[in-house]
Amino acid sequence: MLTVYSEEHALHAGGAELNAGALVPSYEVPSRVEVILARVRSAGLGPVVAPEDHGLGPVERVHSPRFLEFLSTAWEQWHACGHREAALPQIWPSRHLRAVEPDNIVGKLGYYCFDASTPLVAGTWRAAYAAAQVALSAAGRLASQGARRERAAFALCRPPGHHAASDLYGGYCFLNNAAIAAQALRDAGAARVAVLDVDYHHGNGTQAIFYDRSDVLFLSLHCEPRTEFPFFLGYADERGAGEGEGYNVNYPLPRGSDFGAWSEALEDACRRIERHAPDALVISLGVDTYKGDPVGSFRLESADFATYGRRLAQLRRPTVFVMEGGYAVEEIGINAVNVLQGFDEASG
Ligand code: FKS
Ligand code: ZN
Repeated sequence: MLTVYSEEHALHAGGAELNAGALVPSYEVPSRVEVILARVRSAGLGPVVAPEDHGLGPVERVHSPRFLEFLSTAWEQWHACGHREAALPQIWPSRHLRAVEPDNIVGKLGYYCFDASTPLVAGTWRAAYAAAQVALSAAGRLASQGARRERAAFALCRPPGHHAASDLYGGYCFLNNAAIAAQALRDAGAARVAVLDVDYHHGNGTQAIFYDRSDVLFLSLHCEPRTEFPFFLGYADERGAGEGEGYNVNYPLPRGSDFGAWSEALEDACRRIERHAPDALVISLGVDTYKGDPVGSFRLESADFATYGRRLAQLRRPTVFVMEGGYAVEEIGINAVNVLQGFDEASG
């Protein structure tokens, strides 16, 4: 399988997040993708290429212009106020307040960012932009003609994307790489797309982006939001709205779930994907479902990742894997590449 990777991810680094009342170094570190890249190479998964620059056009298909304007200038605004630490919000337009966009950068951070675990630093915009280009380049290879066409591709994105909505960032995510890829596939001629999110956390951003649409089916397997981040979306009764009714499917699973419970949900998701008959499939690939993950609570073993990679191949769809979470850095390469190798094996 082809991997798309950009070294610009490393520009997003050194930030802290609020954890149990203290600022701690972010769990979402550059070494995560370096370990995955090393495993891609040592396992002989396939060629690794740099992304092409598709520009902002396909990013604007998913994110609002004001949001992109904010993200691309936020560090400058923060820095101009004399701040040198990573930018984090500290007040939000919660219930009984008004969701206006203030002029002050502290107010703007709360307006555009939904949590206190997503530090924004000097290089964040460039890294997030590069990650979106990685996803677009991987998706582009599925839609290409001739020798460049791939049956599947791996977008080794960092920072991740599935918590980011059209005009909201958070959960370590700035631009929604998977949604940008899915929309690009639609725009390249795929009539129907499915996005399957297997990260431990609910893909609230992707859900919000496609909630009222029937052309993009969104399915997410994740830990019950009543007990886990992002808490305020990802419940089973969120089934889509308007045209999109029935095209949003959540599988909230109890804390501590093992592969037995997880793969039952996957099986149901696969059947629904088959019924949708998508022309392309996007997998939001988070491996924080691993038993050793410091952020998650699920109990998947490394071998389980290969097992479900094989199941995904049986869907027989052009597939782009978009990297999301996973914080057991030592095993992250094995786990992520196991999915891809399982997929390749069963693709024959
Ligand atoms: C410690 C609690 C962690 C934030 C969790 C974010 C999860 C991010 C992710 C992604 F794929 F986006 F990276 N709170 N402070 O794994 O879903
Ligand atoms: Zn996650």
